[in-house]
Amino acid sequence: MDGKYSRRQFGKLAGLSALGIAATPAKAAAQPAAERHAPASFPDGFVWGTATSAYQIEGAVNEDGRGRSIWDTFAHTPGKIEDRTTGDRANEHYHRYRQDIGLIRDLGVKAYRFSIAWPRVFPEGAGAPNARGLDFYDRLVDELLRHGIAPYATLYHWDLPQALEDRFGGWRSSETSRAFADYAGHVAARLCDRVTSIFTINEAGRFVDFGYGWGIDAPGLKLPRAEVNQARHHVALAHGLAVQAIRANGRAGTRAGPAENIAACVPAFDTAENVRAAEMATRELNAGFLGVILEGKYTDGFLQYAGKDAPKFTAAELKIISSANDFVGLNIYAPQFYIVASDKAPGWRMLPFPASFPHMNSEWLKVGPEAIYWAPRLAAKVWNIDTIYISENGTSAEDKLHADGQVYDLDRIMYLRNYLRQLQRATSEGVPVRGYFLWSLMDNFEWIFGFEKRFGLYHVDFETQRRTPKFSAAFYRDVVARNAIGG
Ligand code: BGP
Repeated sequence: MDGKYSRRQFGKLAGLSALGIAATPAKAAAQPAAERHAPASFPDGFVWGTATSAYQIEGAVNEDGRGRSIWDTFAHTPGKIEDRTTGDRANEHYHRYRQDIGLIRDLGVKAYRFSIAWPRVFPEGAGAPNARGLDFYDRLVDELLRHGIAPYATLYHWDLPQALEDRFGGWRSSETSRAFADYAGHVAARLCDRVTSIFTINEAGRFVDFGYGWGIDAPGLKLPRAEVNQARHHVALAHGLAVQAIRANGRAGTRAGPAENIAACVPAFDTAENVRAAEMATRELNAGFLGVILEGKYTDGFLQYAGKDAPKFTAAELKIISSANDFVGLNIYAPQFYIVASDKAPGWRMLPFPASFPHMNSEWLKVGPEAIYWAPRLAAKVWNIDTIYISENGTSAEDKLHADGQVYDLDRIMYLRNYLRQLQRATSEGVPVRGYFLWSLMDNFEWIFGFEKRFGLYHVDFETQRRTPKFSAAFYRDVVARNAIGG
């Protein structure tokens, strides 16, 4: 710089040139290995993917015989969605799916997790199927396979047919569990010649409490605890019945498992005692869904805590609920509890979060990359799981589209870089995580936040439906191409 530039100017120039390099990540990838930091590799065959769900992207809510879901009703109820939008149109993915599959292909990922809208397949939830509903997923699956992308289908991502809510009280009744099994069997018979991996239920841990307990999500009910616990039991029963229906109707070798937002426990600092305490906490705090599915029983701690509000169940139901899974999907965004050992029963204690704990653009999304290390490690240990997928991870961000056509989502890249490093730490230590699905492929209808919160690798202009790759799309493409994080 031989005295030509002041320190401040130099700083600015250095910043600009860094931007220039970063703006062409393909070049960065082509740099000689020695110039990069040692990359931390994921295991061979690690599955990289992205995720979406039906109501959040499809739109076309009145087309081809689709019935109404509880989310149609809820989103159309004034005051429920922050920006007063609905999923009526969303990303128009129902019509633009070919283009959207092109976006997946451009990321270089080989797997895509989407959900099937139950009310497209059974408009009334049960009874006569609507052939045109499954036709859409038929086309979607064929198009994915044409591009070498493996379909991972979710059967239930919250869009319960409204008819089942009206007839039976939705998940308040085991009639809904049985209807779900019929739907699962029907889908398996039709798609499992090509779809080999099925997630049954997405996040019972959220939609049961938020939908039936606190009135935040559809169907917006505030039921007493006993009824909420019973509803969760019916969801667990639905999961088990669906696993059986998939085995009975799908091809041999079709794999099934849940996609659950595990209550992610992290030892506040990792001494052997705290790690042991976090293990116990993981088991107890997930006893109502993952626990009963994987153990075939509710823990004593759970039943004691629930007391007179505990769910009613039979031994035969527990047997169905614990039908063997082929994998467990974990949705992990944030640490939920920091745990320390305690010499009082039950041997562990959760610590309060300080108000200054950092979060991403969504307030609930606390930044704690170590959660994606500890949650699978502890789950694998507690329930002896041999195949885990991170079925969702990602973050919202401001995602402003600049005049130059770019979205500089550096906060998302920061988040992903740190979480993926921790995930790599887990796989390198032998934690059996086999794949990762980034939430989300593109901005979409984020439930009660409407279109205000953006989680996509692609920015979506919801007026024009234009999709634009964000900076993080290049970041993720590079990770996927190298099967490694670092550099
Ligand atoms: C998960 C859901 C996703 C997605 C994500 C973001 O709980 O499975 O469907 O929406 O969270 O959450 P939110 O839209 O509530 O911020």
